[in-house]
Amino acid sequence: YTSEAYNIQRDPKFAEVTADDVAFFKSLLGSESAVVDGVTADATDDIEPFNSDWMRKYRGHTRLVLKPQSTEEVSKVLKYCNERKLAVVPQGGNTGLVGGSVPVFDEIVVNTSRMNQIRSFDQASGVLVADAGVILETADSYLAERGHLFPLDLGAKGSCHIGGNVSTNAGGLRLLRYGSLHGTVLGLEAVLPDGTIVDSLSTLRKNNTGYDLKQLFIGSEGTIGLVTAVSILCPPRPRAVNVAYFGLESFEHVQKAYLEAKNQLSEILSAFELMDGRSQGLVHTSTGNKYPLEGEYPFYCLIETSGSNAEHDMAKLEAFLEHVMGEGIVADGVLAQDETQFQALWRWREGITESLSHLGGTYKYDVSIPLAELYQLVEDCNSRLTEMGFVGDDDSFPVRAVVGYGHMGDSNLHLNVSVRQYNKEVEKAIEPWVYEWIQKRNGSISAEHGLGIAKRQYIGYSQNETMVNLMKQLKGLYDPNGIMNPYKYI
Ligand code: FAD
Ligand code: 2HG
Ligand code: ZN
Repeated sequence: YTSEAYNIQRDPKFAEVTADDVAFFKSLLGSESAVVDGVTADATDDIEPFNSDWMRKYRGHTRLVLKPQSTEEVSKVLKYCNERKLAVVPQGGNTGLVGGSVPVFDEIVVNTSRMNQIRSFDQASGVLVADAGVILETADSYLAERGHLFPLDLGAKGSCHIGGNVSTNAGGLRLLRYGSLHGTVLGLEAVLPDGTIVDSLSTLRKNNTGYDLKQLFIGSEGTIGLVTAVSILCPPRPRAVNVAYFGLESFEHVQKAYLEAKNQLSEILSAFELMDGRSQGLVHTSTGNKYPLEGEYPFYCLIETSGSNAEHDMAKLEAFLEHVMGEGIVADGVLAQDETQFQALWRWREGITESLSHLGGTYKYDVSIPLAELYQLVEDCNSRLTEMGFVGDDDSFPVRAVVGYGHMGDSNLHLNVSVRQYNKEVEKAIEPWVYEWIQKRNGSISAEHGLGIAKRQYIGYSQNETMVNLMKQLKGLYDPNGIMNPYKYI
């Protein structure tokens, strides 16, 4: 997908990067590795990975990537860009799934990978302060050594940056336990396009002194400024963690199991994830791993408990298992017996996105729907595409599979339509039908991945005109020249 696919024209108000600009940035940032230059005679091939997203679905044409190392450097970079009217795309680990982290035309990529220092950690309060470019898994390992846990976990943890997580308001696998970043992030440091450093790096739990402006940066996808550091509340690392994986006969059974898990496991429940049979078939095919259960089922769930007392947790989990199996709510199940099995079971859930990525293209819909109808969207989408002649058993049909999985505990479904290759007819059959379906149920067209470029035209399905106008006013206030991540959702 390039600008042509979206029918977007380059905005002539933005300047083009010149050799003089490159010279300025090279002298400002000093180090050779801080500037990837595709403009001057020194141009290298290394620029392509910054132009293309994790899925290799969205592709831009940047000719300059900057990797500042400090907040002061970011400030000078943005001030210069703002004065020269050079458009900018903030980029962290580039694992976003809506094309927000790559340029559309020749916007300059400002990548946070060299801003990767932990600034402080307070053992008593559990507050971590770290640069935006710290990789999520690195932050979590640092905390693990100190008996704490990063309150967010997701399949891209080995590459995504905490600044990117905050900028997308990532949800992840344990939101039902640790809550949203809107609650756990205590403070932020960010740079506005005019170079102003917004120092709101509070480490306080409570601070009711006017508007909570940091919240605007959480989930705004790089459209009002660049987040340079994060202060976040990290809970003690649970000492006892268990994982169970179930097969179930219907979505009604899944809902019953969820209610029982909430009631019986209550404070130790840390994840309740849903996977349909087709999604597990794809993981099986791509990894070659043996299924965790003997039989095959239309639905699977992964339940995790996290607590401080292994004996107490196991007693609760065993009572729960006995109940759901005795009542026929769950058809079959397995409990991880050691760390290897624990990781292996999680892979059946976390590995779905990667398995899909090996198959061709994927149309992704990341939606919030009231729980009772969560899976109906997958059924309806599958029926629609089948009736329209797009789904079938052999290679002549463009759609390979319509799969559903997600964060059951957060009412967040991931509907993924896997295609042999991207196909306009299939896309037209799904969009805007899928958004209308969600709007009718007062759902959200983006539960956690954001809008980026993929959903730039569809914000109106989840936000009314007043809200969109307020967003535009805020955008105008923070970024009057519109240089921050242009052409995306705002
Ligand atoms: P990028 O992809 O680099 O950027 C994402 C957006 O944030 C872009 O708009 C970019 O401009 C902006 N941005 C990045 N850094 C900054 C900054 N410092 N300041 C301002 N703006 C910035 N998401 C979930 O919510 N839950 C999941 O469970 C989940 N699982 C995933 C699993 C896989 C395998 C993959 C590939 C992705 C998954 N995601 C998930 C998508 C998710 O949005 C990202 O993984 C992550 O939050 C993005 O971080 P990043 O550093 O890669 O950001
Ligand atoms: C997940 O929950 C991620 O695994 C990715 O949010 C979902 O690939 C997707 O659609
Ligand atoms: Zn998700």
